[in-house]
Amino acid sequence: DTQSYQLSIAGMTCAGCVNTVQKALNNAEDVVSAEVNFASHTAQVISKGKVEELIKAVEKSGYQASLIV
Ligand code: 9UX
Repeated sequence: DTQSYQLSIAGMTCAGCVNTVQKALNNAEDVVSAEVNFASHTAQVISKGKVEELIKAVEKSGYQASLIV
């Protein structure tokens, strides 16, 4: 089923980084939508998949992510 995840994103230093992470998440498998907030260093993701896939996608793009529970 579809789940909402809030991630903490580390390593973003500018708005370009935000775009990179947001694109990576939106292109990840099972993702319905992803929005990255630079000020709070968080991402709000709606996904039909597992959070591990989201974290992997962020890491592949050069940043770090952890689930906020
Ligand atoms: Mo901006 Mo972020 O030039 O790596 S994209 S620092």
